[in-house]
Amino acid sequence: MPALAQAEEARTTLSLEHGWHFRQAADLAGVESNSFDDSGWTTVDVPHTWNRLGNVGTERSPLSNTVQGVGWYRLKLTTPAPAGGKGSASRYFLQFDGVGKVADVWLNGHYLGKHAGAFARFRFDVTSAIAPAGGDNLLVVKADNSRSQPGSTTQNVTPLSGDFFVFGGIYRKVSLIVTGAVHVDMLDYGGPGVYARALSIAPEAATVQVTSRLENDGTRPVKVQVQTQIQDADGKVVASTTNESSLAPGTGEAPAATVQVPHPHLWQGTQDPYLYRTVVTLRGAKGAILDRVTQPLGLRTVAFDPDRGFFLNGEHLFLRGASMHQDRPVKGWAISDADQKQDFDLLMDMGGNLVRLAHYQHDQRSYELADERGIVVWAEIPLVNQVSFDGSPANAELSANARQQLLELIRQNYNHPSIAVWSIANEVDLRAIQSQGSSKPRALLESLNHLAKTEDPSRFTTLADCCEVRQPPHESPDAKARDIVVGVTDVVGYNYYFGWYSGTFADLGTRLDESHARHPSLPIAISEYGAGAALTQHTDDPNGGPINPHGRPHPEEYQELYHESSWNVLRARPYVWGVFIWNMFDFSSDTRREGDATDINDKGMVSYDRAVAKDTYYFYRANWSSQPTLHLVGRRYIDHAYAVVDVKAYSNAQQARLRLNGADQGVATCSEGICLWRGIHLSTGENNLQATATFGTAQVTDSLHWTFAGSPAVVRIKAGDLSGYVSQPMALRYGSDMYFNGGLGKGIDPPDAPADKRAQITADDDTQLYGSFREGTFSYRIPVPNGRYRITLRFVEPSATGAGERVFDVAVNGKAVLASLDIFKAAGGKLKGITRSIEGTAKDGYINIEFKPSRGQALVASLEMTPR
Ligand code: GCB
Repeated sequence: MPALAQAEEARTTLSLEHGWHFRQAADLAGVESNSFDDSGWTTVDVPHTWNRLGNVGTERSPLSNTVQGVGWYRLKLTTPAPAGGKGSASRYFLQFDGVGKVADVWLNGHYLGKHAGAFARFRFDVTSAIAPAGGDNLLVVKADNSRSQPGSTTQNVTPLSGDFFVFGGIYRKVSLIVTGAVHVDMLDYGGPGVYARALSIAPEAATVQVTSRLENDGTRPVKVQVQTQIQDADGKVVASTTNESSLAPGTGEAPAATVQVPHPHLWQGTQDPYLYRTVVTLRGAKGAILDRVTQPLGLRTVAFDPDRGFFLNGEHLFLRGASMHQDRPVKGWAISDADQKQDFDLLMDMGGNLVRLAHYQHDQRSYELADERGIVVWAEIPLVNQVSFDGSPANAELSANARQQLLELIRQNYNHPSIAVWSIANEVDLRAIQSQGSSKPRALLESLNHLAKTEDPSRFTTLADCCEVRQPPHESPDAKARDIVVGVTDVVGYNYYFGWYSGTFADLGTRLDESHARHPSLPIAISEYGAGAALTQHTDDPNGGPINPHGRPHPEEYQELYHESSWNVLRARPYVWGVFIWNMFDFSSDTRREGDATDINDKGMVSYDRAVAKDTYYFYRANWSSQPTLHLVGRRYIDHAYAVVDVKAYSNAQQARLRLNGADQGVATCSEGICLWRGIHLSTGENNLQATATFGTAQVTDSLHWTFAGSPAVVRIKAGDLSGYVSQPMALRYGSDMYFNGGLGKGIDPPDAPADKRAQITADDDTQLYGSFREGTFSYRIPVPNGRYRITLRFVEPSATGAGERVFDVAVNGKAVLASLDIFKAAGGKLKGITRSIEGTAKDGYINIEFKPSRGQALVASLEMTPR
């Protein structure tokens, strides 16, 4: 029997963690009755989920469980003593903090009801179903996370889709709460029943209005005193008022209590996240405590300016942070308080003061942590991507479910000062762009926006938009009709992935500026931007070739380049009210086969298991945090393909010094968090790099260890490729494309081409060495020791349909060595690999190879230099 916890005087909470019996199965006849035999079921603790997904490796791990359907839970429990002691009238409530995705609940065979929605807390009054104190009970829960699709049990429970997995089970805590007959309302959409808001805040005093919903479960009116107190962080009462009222049977709102907090100590974000408490105590005629509820209170004002961004307590605050999901390896959504704390620790260590708790309501602990740490929160409901399956407007049932989830989000989290905005939707205009059907969410969004504003006039509404403007090539030519949704809410966020899913890094600035110009009075955030990064995939130069956003590989260095470029755009735009990286952590998504993993979206700053902060994390730490930061980049790219490399550190120091195997490599100035040492010559064998920087009187050092197995006089480059390649037939290693200037790296096939649709290349040696190329007018400046070299170039014609379409010269150090090369003509057709060997001399440590077209564009597939 679990121990009884005294949470509030007159209210007791029994945590129901242990001893649950579980089985994953479809409908089981008679499962809710006492006589049902569950002895063969598994015994589990709650929080629990049966699902498990997300693993490193290109195949789904056999330990994964992605089954979406029904799971049953049964628990035997003993009724605890009444709240007011023996003989007093008590009310019993079962509280579920979160069940994925639809829950049906029975106590002792009585059906208590259903809750539809995977993220909000919900409660049942079980007083009439529970056994008398000391008696035995059987609690049965059916959790159903069936995939939402037409005809399924979850067809009208939002989200209908999304890039995250909806875990099944009782994945948050369960408790039995015992109150007296007169108590603060327990059935207000899972809310606390006590709602405080500041009507005004001035240096002398803040006026705080507290509304309490009270319940008299007796049969006669009862005289009660409702005491409303504000306590400071030390528990000292700083404001108090008591109302007397006669409470008729049933539920009702007590007259709002208005109190003055003298000289309010403001909640100042991470600078000083000062918290008061609102304490509402119900007393009976003789002064006995009937119930008490304590809620956080933070006194702050929030404002948005379309040109100047976000203001906290009248002062501009640059909001930067990330989005988070709520999952981890093995545990899935069944995370602990300590897990949530670790996530906030990491966000803050990176220098974040902002979080988007995406794409749904998170556990209470997360909002509490945000309050306590001073992190500003974007809270949201799971209205993601679509509001219907056929592109029509949302039906009545789905709309009601979305409204219910919004009401739950707002009521349950009303008192958290950290929350600045309620978001009502994410990318509900996406599917039309992908020509998956029209998007008609506007009517629902307008009703949700109205509901949020009515429920909570003190906060702002927002939504995350992807697709307000999409032109070819980003919009498919057969895009379907869609509602424009930007403008429905008070403020907005754009999810932009330029340089990842489409476009170039520079498009981010252009598109934000266009949006700002289109909506001059609308405060705009970047609610998502990001790029994937696999810990085991690396490139010598992330500019070298096309990235495959929906596939493999996802070199970690590409994420660095993406964020360095995007941050450069964002930092120059003061109108952007908030910057949300997508995502703080890698997270599970059962459609993803990307990077080096399966079922994982790898756009995190930190790995799914939280064990590794990727290099990009330190880029933001260097830019966002005042903690001394010095981090040599390239932690996991150990075995280098080239002898001469640029070395980079992320640091907020002014400058840093680099040493390689003890030898001084000079001081680099650090600008925008980046310190760069160009052209560092690695030794064959072991390379110990050490960077040092001075912060005030303290010296900070960081080191890493690389190896280089080759010879500095041998360079092999696979043009147009991000990964590099080891040719098994030739036992030779080619680095990824590097040392180039101009041109564009490309694959013969699009990066996501299926295996059976790939071009068939023929060649005398390894055909893989012709699979990618650099094209345009370009050159290579390759660092090698002075001397004479043989240079082997590989060529393939990817697209020309006849001779004469592509003709170019190759020059070494300015001297033509191959004149008027026409690959099609020389090879006798396209997709036929040819090689050409030339010679050249390296002077001053470099050799220059130039590719100059006279017709079409020049091209090279691979380069190899060996000394003569
Ligand atoms: C988005 C979605 C988010 C995805 C993300 C991605 O725009 O809002 O749910 O996870 O893109 O990684 O593609």
